[in-house]
Amino acid sequence: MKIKAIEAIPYSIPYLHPLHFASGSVHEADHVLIRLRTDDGVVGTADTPPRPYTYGETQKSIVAVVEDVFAPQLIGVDIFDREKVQAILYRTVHNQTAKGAVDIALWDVIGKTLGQPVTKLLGGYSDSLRVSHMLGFKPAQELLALALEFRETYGINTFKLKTGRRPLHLDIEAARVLREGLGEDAELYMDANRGWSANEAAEVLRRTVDLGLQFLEEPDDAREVLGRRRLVENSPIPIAADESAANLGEAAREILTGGANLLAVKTARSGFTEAAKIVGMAEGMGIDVYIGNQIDTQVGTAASVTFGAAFAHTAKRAAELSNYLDMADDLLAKPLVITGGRIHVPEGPGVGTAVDEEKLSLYRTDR
Ligand code: MUC
Ligand code: MG
Repeated sequence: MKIKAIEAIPYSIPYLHPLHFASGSVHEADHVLIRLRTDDGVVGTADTPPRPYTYGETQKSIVAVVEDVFAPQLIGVDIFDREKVQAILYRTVHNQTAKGAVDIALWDVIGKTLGQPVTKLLGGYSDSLRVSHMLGFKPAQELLALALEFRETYGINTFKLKTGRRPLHLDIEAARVLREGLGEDAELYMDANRGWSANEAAEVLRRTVDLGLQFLEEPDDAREVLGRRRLVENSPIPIAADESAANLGEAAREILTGGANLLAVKTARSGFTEAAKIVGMAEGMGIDVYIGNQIDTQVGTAASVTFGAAFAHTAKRAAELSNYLDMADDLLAKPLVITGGRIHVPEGPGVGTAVDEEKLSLYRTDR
């Protein structure tokens, strides 16, 4: 069974509630749907979110690299030769989410060909994950009202607060209002998306030390190596690498150089093959991981759940799987459901990323 064609379809779905954070904003899901076809007619699907402020990719660059660079090299390769596919993809530098989506679409055809859910092929540890919801910039009281609504409606009691603003008291106040309003049992952590300096982050940690925050993600630019190392050494809570650890090599480097002691794993940028290597490395080094959100659609979220539930190490912590709820619509044929604070792995062979064809015709922007 060989790869016969790879299609990259740009589409756009608006957000009902845009997300604002220190490195950017998202108002619409202007993503790219990847479809990988085999010579015996099996189709694999994955979603690609362009995040220019994180990885430098755009919708057009993703379509171009997939159709003009990856597809010509991958056509004719056996679908089970995953490491060969990886080697071909990694001949091209960067283009992190485009590579991730091709890998996920490949796993989807492998699962469908074998008649097995990919989550079982990867590890089969669990059939669901606990959900963490990501809260963008808003006034503190609005954040609390939203968090309470999510707890009431979906049973979610873990929240990631987007931070990295100046003056610092804006985020400190938001964290305090959330802790007081949600109570002790809620799990709360911050993600500054590099918005602060190391010294500012250290000040935030001092001023929030009584709030029981779980960890702080990407507080500052990890390339400022000594500042970041000082922060990690002196922080009372773990410092997580997200965009500074977008691939296996970066994840190893950040852990070994003391730039982080916790890792976000995102299938949108690592696919399943590289994400599994990151998880194995982290487990071996005694580093916790959690499944992060690339502001994913339901198609992207289905892939994250498939992967995150497969391993004991990724299933331990709450996973960021609910921000598709902010979108006006979605492409996934069988919508995901969050109840009791958990989300289940889609059933059936493959990754569970099958799309609704009518919706795809409505939202695709290339026709
Ligand atoms: C996150 O965890 O940083 C925001 C920008 C991005 O690339 O991902 C999101 C979420
Ligand atoms: Mg982040």
